Amino acid sequence: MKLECRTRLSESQLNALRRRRKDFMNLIGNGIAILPAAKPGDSPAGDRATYRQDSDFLYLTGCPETQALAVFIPQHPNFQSVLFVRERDALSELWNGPMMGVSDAGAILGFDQVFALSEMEKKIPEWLSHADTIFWDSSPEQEFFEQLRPLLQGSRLRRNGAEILNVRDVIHELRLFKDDVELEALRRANQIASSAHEAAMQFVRPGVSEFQVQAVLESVMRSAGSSQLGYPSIVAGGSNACCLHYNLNTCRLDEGDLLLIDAGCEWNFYTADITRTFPVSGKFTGEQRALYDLVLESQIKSIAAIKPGAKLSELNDLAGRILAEGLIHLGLLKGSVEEVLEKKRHKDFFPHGLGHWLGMDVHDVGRYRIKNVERPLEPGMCVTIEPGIYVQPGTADVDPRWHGIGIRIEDNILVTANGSENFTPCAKATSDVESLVGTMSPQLSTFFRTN
Ligand SMILES: [Mn+2]
Repeated sequence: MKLECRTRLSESQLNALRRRRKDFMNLIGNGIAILPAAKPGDSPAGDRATYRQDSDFLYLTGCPETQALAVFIPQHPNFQSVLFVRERDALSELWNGPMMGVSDAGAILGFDQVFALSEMEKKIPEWLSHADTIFWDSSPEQEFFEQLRPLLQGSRLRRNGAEILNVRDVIHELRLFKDDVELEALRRANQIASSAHEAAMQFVRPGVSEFQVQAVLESVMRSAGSSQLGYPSIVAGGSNACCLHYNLNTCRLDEGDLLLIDAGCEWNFYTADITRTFPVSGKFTGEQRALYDLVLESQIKSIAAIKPGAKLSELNDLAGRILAEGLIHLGLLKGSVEEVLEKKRHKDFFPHGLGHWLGMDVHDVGRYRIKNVERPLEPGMCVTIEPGIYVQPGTADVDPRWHGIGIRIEDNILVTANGSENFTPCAKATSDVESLVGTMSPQLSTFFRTN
């Protein structure tokens, strides 16, 4: 039996990988960088647990396999990008699937040179002796490095006290700025996740449980072509929405409840991160609508303020001011806007930040501050904008008619040269949301439930 390796990258993916490696090597100069693949899962399912490649490793290598190591040596005369992989092994492939192997990995992934993993200890010391800096991740959980540690400690470079820098810092700065291949993946992930959110709206009705809605949501994600979720789905009915990371998803949805869904799926390793909130019975109550419109206004105005040079803290302040004004107007907060903002009393209702970087990881990498100064937004950065209002049940000094309402609305935004592009096409205006709820065709509804 000879299994065919199924990893095939498109020309544009390969070009993107080559560009990233070139940019990366420009940043490491005369250094050497060493980066390992993620370890096999150590869950009870062992080798059969779902394997998710390390995002930094994937970003530079495109390699899906575990037990692999990338080395970048910009000053090497013959080859600059090197990959160590396991040699093909028929028995392992019988149980665990095909491997690229030493002979094919170079062509598949566009590396200058590929060696068997067993040659690592022979090859690396020589390269180390020519570099002036070592870039790697020395954190203790990088078990795979245990074999490398003595090599690095014993190298001439280390004996001369050369610096070891964190390889991930360099990669994270690159990952903060998305290239065309990444943007395409984020767009696609958003289209799929948006359809899934809309299908959940169409499916929902009083009497179904949160996990039933979750099943529809996630089945649309997978059937539309996404192989995995970006993070565990939050499907929170009624006052469960006031718990920010609720994901029990076990409660029954009742007439009059809002349902908050925060869920996203991946496309080619890039994830969407979308939140929508809608009425289970298809009609917002007066209180729900008032708070929803307020959250939506703050979201739309924050997105409109995104452009190169703007800062996340300014957007946070803008959204906070709009929410504070609205909460005062509706009687949930008392006092002047300046007083409320000064004492941060609006944070009782909006306790989280407005957004975060988005990419391969849902809370994506990249520094928010450089030398303790906040960095401005630049074209190519992707960010979520997700204001919310949560009125905890039993909140003192707030009329009980507001209690238990939790609302968040979240879109995924690319910073462009002139402003921004919203990747999230999912319905969010109250009228659009209301006209979707409960409209799933009887045939499809029957497919999704048996009662
Ligand atoms: Mn988010």
